[in-house]
Amino acid sequence: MTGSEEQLDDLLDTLYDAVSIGDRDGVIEAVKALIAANVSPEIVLYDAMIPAIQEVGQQFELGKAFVPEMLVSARAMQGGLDLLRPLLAQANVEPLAKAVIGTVLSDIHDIGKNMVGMMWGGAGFEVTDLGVNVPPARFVEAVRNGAQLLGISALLTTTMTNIPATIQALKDAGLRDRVKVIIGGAPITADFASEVGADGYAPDANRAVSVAKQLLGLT
Ligand code: B1M
Repeated sequence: MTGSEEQLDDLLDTLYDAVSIGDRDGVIEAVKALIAANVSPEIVLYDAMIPAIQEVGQQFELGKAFVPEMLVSARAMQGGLDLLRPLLAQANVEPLAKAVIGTVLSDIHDIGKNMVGMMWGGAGFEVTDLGVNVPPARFVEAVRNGAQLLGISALLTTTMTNIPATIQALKDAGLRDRVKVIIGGAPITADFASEVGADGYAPDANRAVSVAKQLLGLT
């Protein structure tokens, strides 16, 4: 391994540790250093930040970390995502399609949803983010306003069951055929997506881009 490769590995390790312990300033500093070293946002995300927040989740499951620890790690991670967002955004390009994304009703997890929104933006979609705990009526309104792609994220087994209500609300409003619905989030599977009548499922933010393009006939 060359000296500069070792330095990059050290920076990625530092970033992993900073997310794990919820050190927002440490995350920001490490992400800035990685950007300055021309490391791709995907490597920063997938080789350091995501494994670190997943480790926090495992500690929570084992009873070794609690909600406050998850919260500070999530805030720290968000600090890093804010720096990566502009690198993934495409400027001055005619949008491929209008996309809307949100976290399902009763669910406040937003890191994965934010990443999908960032990747869609980077791929050339015009993205409106409805935030978290989004009731079906707000998704419906966004589709009425012209969204061709609708992304719903759910992180809890208790909230993924709110997805069908959103799809039903689109049907009730006569808008179901106007939009492609993609769902995702840790407890979601391809089988669940087809059971609830979504058009697509993506296991991660990268694949959310390819699935979206495929569904909209853009590939
Ligand atoms: Co929560 N939480 N949490 N939490 N939390 C989980 C999800 C959990 C798995 C932890 C655990 O037990 N191991 C567990 C759920 C168990 C279950 O339902 N099976 C859990 C729980 C239980 C809870 C509470 C109920 C805890 C409590 O209060 N007792 C509570 C619920 C609050 C609520 O929503 N009503 C709660 C609260 C929180 C915090 C607020 C403290 C915080 C969230 C802060 C925030 O998001 N701003 C939090 C966190 C941070 C987590 C963990 C640790 C990390 C989640 C995360 O951001 N992961 C999580 C454990 C874990 O994930 N291992 C956990 C990183 C992110 C990049 O991954 O979101 O999966 P993810 O997104 C991926 C893919 O899933 C996919 O792409 C992303 C990246 O490639 N994807 C999509 C996501 N959305 C997509 C949409 C798509 C396509 C792909 O298309 C539209």
